[in-house]
Amino acid sequence: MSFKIAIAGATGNVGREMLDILAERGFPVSEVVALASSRSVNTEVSFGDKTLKVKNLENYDFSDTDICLMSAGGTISQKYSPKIGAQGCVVIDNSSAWRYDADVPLIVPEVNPDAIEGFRKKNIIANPNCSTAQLVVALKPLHDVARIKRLVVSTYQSVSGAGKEGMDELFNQSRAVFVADPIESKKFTKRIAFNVIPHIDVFMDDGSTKEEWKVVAETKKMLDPKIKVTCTAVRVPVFIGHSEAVNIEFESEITADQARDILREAPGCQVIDKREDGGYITPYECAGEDATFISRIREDPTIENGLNIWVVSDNLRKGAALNTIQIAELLVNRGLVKPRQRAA
Ligand code: A2P
Ligand code: 11C
Repeated sequence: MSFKIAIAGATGNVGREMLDILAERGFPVSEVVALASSRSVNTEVSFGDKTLKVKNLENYDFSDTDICLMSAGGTISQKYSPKIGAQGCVVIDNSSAWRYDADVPLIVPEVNPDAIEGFRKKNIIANPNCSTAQLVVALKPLHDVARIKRLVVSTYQSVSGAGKEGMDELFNQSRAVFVADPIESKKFTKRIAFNVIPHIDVFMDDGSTKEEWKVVAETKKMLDPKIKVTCTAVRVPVFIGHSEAVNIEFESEITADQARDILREAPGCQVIDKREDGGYITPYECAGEDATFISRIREDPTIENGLNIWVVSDNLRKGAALNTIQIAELLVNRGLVKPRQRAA
C-alpha cells in the first residue's frame, strides 16, 4: 500500500527536512508533490535521489492526494487546510493555526498517540511547536511514574525556528561583525549575532510571549491539563537545535538515578549524562539527529520531589518535520488512512 503525499511549504526549512525524512525513513509513497507559493513555481527541490519541480499551492487539486504535510505558516494553513481536508485529504499541519482547536488532535506519537483517533472532524492533525515537542517527549515517561505538579521551563532556541530568513540573519550579522559592516536586523527585534533575545513571537496581555504561552497550552493539551507550567523563551545565536533547562516538581519522590534509568528506556529519548567535562549534549551535536537528548539530570534540594534536567533536540526534526512524518506513519500503521482512487 502506498500513498500520494503533498508537501506544502516544500521550499522552506521544515519542508525540505520533511522531504529528506520521508525519503530516509522509506515512507510508502506512490508520488510526492512539492508545493509552495507562486514565487517558487518550477524551482527544484530534492526528494531522495529525485528532483521535484515545485507547483503552486494556490491552484493545486487535492482530490486524489492522501496526506498533505503543511509547513507554510499559520495564515496559509488557516486559508488552505480546511479546503484540503474537505477534499478528503488529511492535513498534518506544522503551524500554530489549529493546535488549540478542540476538534483537532495535537500529537506527539511517543506521548499521546491515541488522541489521533479524533482527526476526522476536520481532517486536520496538528504538530506541536518545536519547543513543546522535545519537552513532552522527555517529560511523559517521568510523569507516568511520579506525576508532575509544576514545571519551570527556560528555553534557548536556535534561529532556524524563525525560518530560513532567521538563519540568514545570524549568518549575515556574524559576518558583518568580523568585517566591521553595519548590522541589519529584519527578522529579529534586536541584533542576534553574539547576543541573546528574551522575546520569541508576539507579546500577550499578561507580559508573556506567544512562544511561552504555546509551551504552557500545548503541554497541558498533550500531557496533562493539571500540570502548572511557566516558561521563559529566549532566542540564542545557534543555527539548529533548541535547548531547555527544565525544573520539575513531582507529586511523589523520584531520584535522579531513577529518572536517568526511566529516560534511558523511554521512546525517542537518549540520555547523555556523565558528570564530567563534556559529558552532556549541546545543540551543535544534536543537529541532524532524531532523538530528544537529556543531560544534567539532578535533584533540586530547594523543593520537595524536585529534579532539574537539560533537554536538547533538533528543532527542524523532532520539533517539526520528523514529528509530522511520525504522525503520518501513525495514521498509516493504524489503518486510519487508505490510498484513494486515482485516475489511471
Ligand atoms: P516560498 O519559498 O515560495 O515563499 P520558512 O518557514 O523556512 O520561511 O518557509 C516557508 C514556506 O512556506 C516556504 O516553502 C514558502 O514558499 C511557503 N509559503 C509562504 N507563503 C506561501 C503562500 N502564499 N503559498 C504557498 N506557500 C507559501
Ligand atoms: C521558534 N518555536 O523557534 C518557534 C518556531 O508555532 O510552530 C515554530 C513556531 C510554531 O521561533
